[in-house]
Amino acid sequence: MTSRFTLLALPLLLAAGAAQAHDHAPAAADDAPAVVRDCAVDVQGQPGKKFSPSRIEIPATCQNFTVRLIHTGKNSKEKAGHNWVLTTTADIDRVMLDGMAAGPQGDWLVPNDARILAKTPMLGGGETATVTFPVSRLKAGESYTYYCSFPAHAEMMRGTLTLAAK
Ligand SMILES: [Cu+2]
Repeated sequence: MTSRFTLLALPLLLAAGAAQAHDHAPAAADDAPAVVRDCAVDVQGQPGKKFSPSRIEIPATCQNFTVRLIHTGKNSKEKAGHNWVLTTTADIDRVMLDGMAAGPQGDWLVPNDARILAKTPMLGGGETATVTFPVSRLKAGESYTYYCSFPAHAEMMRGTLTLAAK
């Protein structure tokens, strides 16, 4: 009985695996890094707790890099604020948890947290902020994550950033 089930189920499992692999292909294409010009990029903080783009690759030739964050929603910063906070991917979860504990007065971040490589202020709907940081802070081959430290956004509202190899 068991072996007969396995024989019948195997083609189904293979087919399911193939379908899954196929479904994943367009998602990977959508997730291509933003094309960066002039060592700067616009990042939208969108309703639905999403960043667009969700991947950034900084050209190795940049000395400084500028992110302009645009909150495209309508809510106030107290109700559904967005900011852009960069750490290594290894540090992100601890930075987030420590920031939650630190409370709202510092935009849900620990003041002067050395793990934070760059950040914008928390914005409300329609607002824009810019941050410029030296690219020498980053290493090629390291994985970085940017996130929004607003509670209930911080776990899902994230993107990845890398520095291109020379
Ligand atoms: Cu947010």
